Amino acid sequence: MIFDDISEKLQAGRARDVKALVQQAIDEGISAQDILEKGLVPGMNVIGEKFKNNEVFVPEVLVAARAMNQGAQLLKPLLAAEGVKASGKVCIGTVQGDLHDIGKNLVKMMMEGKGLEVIDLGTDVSPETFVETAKNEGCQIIACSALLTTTMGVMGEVVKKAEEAGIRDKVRIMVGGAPVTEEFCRKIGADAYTSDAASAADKALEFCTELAG
Ligand code: B1M
Repeated sequence: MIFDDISEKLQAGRARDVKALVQQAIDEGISAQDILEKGLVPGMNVIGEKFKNNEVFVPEVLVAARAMNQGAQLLKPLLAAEGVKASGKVCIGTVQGDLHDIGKNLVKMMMEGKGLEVIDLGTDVSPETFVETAKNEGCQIIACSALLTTTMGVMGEVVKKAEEAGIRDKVRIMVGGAPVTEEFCRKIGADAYTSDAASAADKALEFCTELAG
């Protein structure tokens, strides 16, 4: 099964093989979303479990992450083409102190696939940068990703800074990433938690439509 092959090559960090298999799957007419959700993401999840159990270490994780990103790059134009034109601007980033960007990049890709304009602030993004960008660029959405329990608290700071800057009623603040929960989202006063990239994109589109109406 091609999804298992993609997952295995990703785990082995074989970027070139992952790219070739992803291209093969595209040529076979498999949807970009299926390739992502049934091949690439499960492969990265296996690496995550092994990393947790000390069965693999940072170098292996990095080569797997590179393979993941290269495979995902091939899907980007397809995800975008599947989307409809929508009006809405999002600024997205991984919060301050946090360098994990694979999930954030997927969320970005899915949002672009919905026709939203996405400003990618990268990783290690301060609350001030999120808020200033949203204010200066007129973003309807601030999307924050965090993968560490030690950095997710920064999302609460983003909410506070948005209030201080007087833009809280104009933006919707979305949060996500492995340690983030619905309860945490409510606690910090953010507007939406979604558990995966596709739901994040759906929610962002919903917010933009609501704010435009
Ligand atoms: Co890091 N790391 N890491 N790491 N790493 C985790 C997160 C960890 C859970 C591993 C573990 O111990 N089990 C652990 C965190 C523990 C914790 O805080 N509870 C951890 C740690 C400890 C660390 C370091 C501290 C390790 C060290 O140096 N000792 C260090 C921190 C560096 C830093 O950030 N300051 C570190 C470093 C790294 C690498 C650089 C080696 C690499 C990152 C490479 C990169 O991103 N370019 C890395 C990786 C790859 C991982 C794991 C293995 C995989 C993360 C990943 O990309 N998953 C991870 C273990 C795991 O998650 N199981 C781990 C795949 C990705 C698709 O999933 O990002 O969750 P994810 O995104 C999902 C959803 O969460 C959601 O959508 C995506 C799927 O559709 N989502 C959103 C994400 N953002 C969203 C935003 C939204 C909505 C949904 O709305 C805005």
